[in-house]
Amino acid sequence: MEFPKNFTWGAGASSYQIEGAAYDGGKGLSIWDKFCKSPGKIYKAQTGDVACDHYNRFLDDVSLMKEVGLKAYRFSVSWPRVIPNGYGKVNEAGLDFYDRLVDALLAVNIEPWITLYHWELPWQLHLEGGWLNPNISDRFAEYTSVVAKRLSDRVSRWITINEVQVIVGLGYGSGIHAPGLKLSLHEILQAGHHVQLAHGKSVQTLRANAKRPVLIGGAPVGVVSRPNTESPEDIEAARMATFDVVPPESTDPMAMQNGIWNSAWWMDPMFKGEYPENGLEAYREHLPEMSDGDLDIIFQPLDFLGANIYHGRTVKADGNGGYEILNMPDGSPLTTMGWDIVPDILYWGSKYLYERYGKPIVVTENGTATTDFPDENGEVIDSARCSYLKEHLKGISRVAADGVECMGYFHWSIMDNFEWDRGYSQRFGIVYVNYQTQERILKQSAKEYRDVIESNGASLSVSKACEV
Ligand code: IFM
Repeated sequence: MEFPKNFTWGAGASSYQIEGAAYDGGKGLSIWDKFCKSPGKIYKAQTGDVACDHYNRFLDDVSLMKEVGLKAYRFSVSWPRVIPNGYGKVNEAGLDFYDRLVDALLAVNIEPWITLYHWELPWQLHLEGGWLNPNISDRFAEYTSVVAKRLSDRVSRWITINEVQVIVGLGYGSGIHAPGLKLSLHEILQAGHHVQLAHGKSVQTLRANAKRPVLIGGAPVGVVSRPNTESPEDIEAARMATFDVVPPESTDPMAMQNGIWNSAWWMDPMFKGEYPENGLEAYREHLPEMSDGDLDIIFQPLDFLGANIYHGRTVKADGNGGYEILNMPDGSPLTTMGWDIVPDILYWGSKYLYERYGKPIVVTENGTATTDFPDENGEVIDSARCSYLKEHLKGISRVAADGVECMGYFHWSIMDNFEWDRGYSQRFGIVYVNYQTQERILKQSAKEYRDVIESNGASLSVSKACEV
């Protein structure tokens, strides 16, 4: 197993999912603070009010990251913690928190990778129309400049916005995420267009304010397909499926939400400066309003493509120049989220995205939820995650050997955390969190990941079952 020299081995988490301290330190309210209090929205009415209490325990958490051997840690900044209303007055205590976190990471040689938006829209901005308000992109640029001015003397890796598809698909389409809206496809796409503009202005702002050379990327969720066989026809069919944009089957909110899960509509503007033809056709009756020059703003030079890839569809050529999506065989492995486990998706996903956009790939998220609990010895033996991690990493090694530029891998997640509408029912961490005591336990996967990191991937060649 070979990985590029200087490959970035990391893990990630997001502010609302781990920080807690939802009402402390001058933080403003976000759409998630409000949504979690709405009856029936979240599994067992759980909230991120306390979560992993990372806000108060970040020094211990950084020590754990060091113990795992991480070279980099990807975290998000909470917009309302830094600017409580989303614009205007800055909360210095909020900025101080991230300042201290960055210093703590750098002190142990872990490189901070900042994501500016991981879904915590300030509540006040939501009241003013949220992502549907055309001026939100300017608000986001102002917020970017506040964070950049404070942290870019030490932070050189930046991601603007995480998973635009989820922000608008689940937040404005199906309503299962905050702010819980069920809007028309036109409005979903309009909100999405504003997210794209926010991304573009944020990149401009970062470049203008950075105090040291920066590398910037976006992190849409990579909705990718893999070929059923490695015949040229199946490989082409999976490529076609990966970048297809399918019109929604009906105006039912769930169909609308399903209709936006693709890569091309969301990635082409950012990485190619245009909306794809097939998307303009599929959404022709629902297109967002846009002004001349919007695409120039959205299409900023980027240094990498952040791909969040968890699972994928299997596709074969249909014999007529099209593709057919196959059902997984009965009994195929699933995560506790119900997602298919198809390890070569990192190979195919990275390959297709690199071919189309020509940007170095950073896998900004990849991981699995499993049922983890301490055994009688107090250890957490998460064999399924060990296999998931190692088998997926092999896909990166393979694609790098094909010539795809691979910059790094961030396992999702560093620790168990609040999984949005699923609350604490899903454990994604390589560190186990006891939410009653806030005790952390390094899971077996954390130890095996440490071996992988230490050997720059060489330990993956030694095929061994999860050590028990
Ligand atoms: O936990 C989420 C994360 O916030 C965004 N990407 C997917 C993860 C797993 O669902």
